[in-house]
Amino acid sequence: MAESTWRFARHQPFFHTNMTSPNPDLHLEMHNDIAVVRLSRPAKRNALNDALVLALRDVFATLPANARAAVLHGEGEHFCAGLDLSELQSRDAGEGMLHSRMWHQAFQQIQFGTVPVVAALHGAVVGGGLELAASCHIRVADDTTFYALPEGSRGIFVGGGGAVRIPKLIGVARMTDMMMTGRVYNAVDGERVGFAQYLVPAGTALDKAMELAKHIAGNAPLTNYALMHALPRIAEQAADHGFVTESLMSSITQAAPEAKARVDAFLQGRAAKVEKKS
Ligand code: 1HE
Repeated sequence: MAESTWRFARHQPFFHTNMTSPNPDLHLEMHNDIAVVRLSRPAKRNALNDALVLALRDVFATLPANARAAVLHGEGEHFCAGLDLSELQSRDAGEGMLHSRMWHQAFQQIQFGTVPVVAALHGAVVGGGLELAASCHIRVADDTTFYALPEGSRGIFVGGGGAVRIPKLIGVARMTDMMMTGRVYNAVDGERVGFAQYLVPAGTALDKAMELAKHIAGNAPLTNYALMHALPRIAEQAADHGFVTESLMSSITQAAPEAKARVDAFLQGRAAKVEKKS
């Protein structure tokens, strides 16, 4: 389909396919139309320093134009240990506000960027690492994953969008408990409460995330766009407004030639049926 007829303009890539990024702690590789972004600071458990937060913002703002889905994962034993505590300094209120807003900008770029992002989780998904995972559209966790918000015991508060996104996954009460009591969720309970949509054996989260990303990349781009940009906003609207926004989005997607082609393919027996799950 003529993707360019609807897709908004993208910046030139900040760095190019399969090349090392200007930040050695972050890598982008294109696997056909899947952008694979890797946190690569294993010695520090992929802790997020300011430079790495900005690199995340930039890489998702400038994904190559052929990217149709992305996967985010972490190198080493853990997905991400959150804020780099060695950079935690006392800031005045204004500086602190701007610092937190910088994280927001970066993670907004993931949530409301150009393509759906699947996070492949393992090991520690804690603090700002959990905030990062929560900004992705789908989370796949392996058996080694654990979730925590140590901010509560470090005398600070979440600042990377966690107060907005995490209650949407697990509810305000569970997040309050995690921060007040230091509760850690293991992989099984984490999936049960809603941190991850998929739970897979140890060492296979990246494979599963790639499988899902390939499926997502095959969707009509306008459907993916609606899911990323309209659905979360509809969910925030009053029902009366949400119904109207839904109808607008529904009319736009069904009017695209790709929708008609896909429906025709089904009617002519050329597209997969929905298979019953045993
Ligand atoms: C770090 C960090 C970090 C590890 N900042 N350096 N996040 C936290 O409070 C989590 C703190 N980290 C941990 O609890 C553990 O490191 C882990 C459970 C993640 C991993 O344990 P482990 O045994 O595999 O590693 P380690 O031996 O604890 O750490 C290895 C090295 O990484 C060590 O440095 P080294 O120079 O002594 O080898 C650690 O100091 C370093 N490291 N995590 C800096 N986070 C927008 S606001 C967000 C607010 C937050 O995210 S607060 C929560 C911060």
